[in-house]
Amino acid sequence: MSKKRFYITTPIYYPSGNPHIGHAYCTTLCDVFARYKRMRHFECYFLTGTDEHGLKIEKNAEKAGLTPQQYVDNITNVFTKLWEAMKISNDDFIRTTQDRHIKVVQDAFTKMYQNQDIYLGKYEGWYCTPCESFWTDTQVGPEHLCPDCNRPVEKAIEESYFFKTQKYLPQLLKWYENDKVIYPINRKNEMLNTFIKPGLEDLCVSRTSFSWGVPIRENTKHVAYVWLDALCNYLSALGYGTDHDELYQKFWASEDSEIIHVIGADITRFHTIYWPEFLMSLGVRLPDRVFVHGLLMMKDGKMSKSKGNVVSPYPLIERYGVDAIRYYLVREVIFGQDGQFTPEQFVERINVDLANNIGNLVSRTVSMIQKYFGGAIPEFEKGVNPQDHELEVMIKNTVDSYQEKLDDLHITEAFIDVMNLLGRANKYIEETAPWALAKDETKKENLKSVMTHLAYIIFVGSKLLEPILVEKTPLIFKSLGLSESESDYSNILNEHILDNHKVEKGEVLFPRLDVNKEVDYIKGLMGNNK
Ligand code: ME8
Repeated sequence: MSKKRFYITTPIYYPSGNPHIGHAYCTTLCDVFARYKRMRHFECYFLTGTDEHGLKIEKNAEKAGLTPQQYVDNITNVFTKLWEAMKISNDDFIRTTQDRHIKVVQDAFTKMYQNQDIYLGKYEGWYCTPCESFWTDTQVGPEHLCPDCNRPVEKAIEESYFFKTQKYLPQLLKWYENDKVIYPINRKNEMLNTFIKPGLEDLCVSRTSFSWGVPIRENTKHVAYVWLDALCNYLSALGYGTDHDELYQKFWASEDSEIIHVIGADITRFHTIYWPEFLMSLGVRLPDRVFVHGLLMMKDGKMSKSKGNVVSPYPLIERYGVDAIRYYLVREVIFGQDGQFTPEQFVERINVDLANNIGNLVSRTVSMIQKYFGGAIPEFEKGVNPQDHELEVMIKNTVDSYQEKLDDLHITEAFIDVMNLLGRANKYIEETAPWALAKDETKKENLKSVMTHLAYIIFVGSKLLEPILVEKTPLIFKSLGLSESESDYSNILNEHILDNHKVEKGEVLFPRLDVNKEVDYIKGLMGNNK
């Protein structure tokens, strides 16, 4: 059954230093999805935010000589600024230090405790502070390294509350039966093989060895484990459990809403084992989809300041425009797989896809319509040239497959189809040679048809790219003489939408880049990773 409303969330980021383009990856992809849904007149609520408690933040604050609250207050705007610069259209930004969130975490803990899903015990094991995760002796091995990030773990022995993970395991496995809920499916198998089959341990859900967290009402020596705290953001942002829970009712409780969490592969366990079990304990329905994306890596592995291979999004936005960065992030890495950032590929994508495939197509078409028809787009007619029918079918198929793929979060693949359509239009120009048709009086109808098909493909292609190219598509519509209401998605299959519209030459949409010069420039931004 197709849903009427959508709730899409990114992970909430730990506030820290300077974000790199890997940080922008997930939020940009979610933004494209949210904009796509809204473009199709669906309601879509899009959430992101910051995860501000825990030992890691407490230690960082201490190093900076600040209280944890001062530290997070100073640094959270790193992300709000980034989302502004990336043109992210989130509906809310949740901070886990906000009162609206703290109360929900405390209530959730109380409810789980009253359900007898939580008991008091003593934790003895290992803790990875950068990942904020607990590990057993076997998991950390003789070297005592975190299985996720490979950094040394610390011994932790303290009084803690535990969540009974076995209690909800049968229900969890039932949820796993639906292949749609965890995507890609190998992530689900990884959870089954690595954590569930070897025997799921009860999860430590409170800490007593430090204090920067949400205090537990039942026992004020304890603060909530930062992952229990953080995961609750998805509910607290919607007003869950308060007198103003309209958003919760609309976007979470209602079966008419599709709940989608998008996360990085490194945090799958928390979102596909513990989070659904917490929700079961709270008696709240489970998300419809947990979509696990890969990491954007550098040639020498993960982006990290210590390796000096970090690329900040800001100089890229400033030099190439935000649309180019958004497009690169969507197109370069198939959503759900790992990918690699290289300056060469970055420049190539802009040149081939944006400067040639779109920019050049728009500019050539507008010039030809001006030259051959005084700037007025002729009326659309089907099937005049031998290729026209094929193009008409391709347009319809592209729109259908785009919708189908985007609805299913196959975001990269959806845009590859759009690019293929635009590529086909460029080839159509070479095949029909409009400059030759223009010299032959008997070919007037053929020439008209070439121009109308090209203009219509430009409209369809740029409309479909609008969720990514937020700055440039309005300029393309303007070049085609379209008003805002005419460029609405409802007109996507209306071949006559451009009839008699006056084209207008606009600025160069995506200037062609000098490959060597720009590759050198980007390498310069990457410090020692040349
Ligand atoms: O994990 N490419 O926060 P976080 C793609 N606070 N994604 C990347 C990336 C890269 N190079 N580097 C990091 C946390 N990420 C928790 C989440 S949710 C209730 C709590 C992704 O700031 C990473 O995979 O360490 C994760 O999904 C997200 O950034 C936030 O990471």
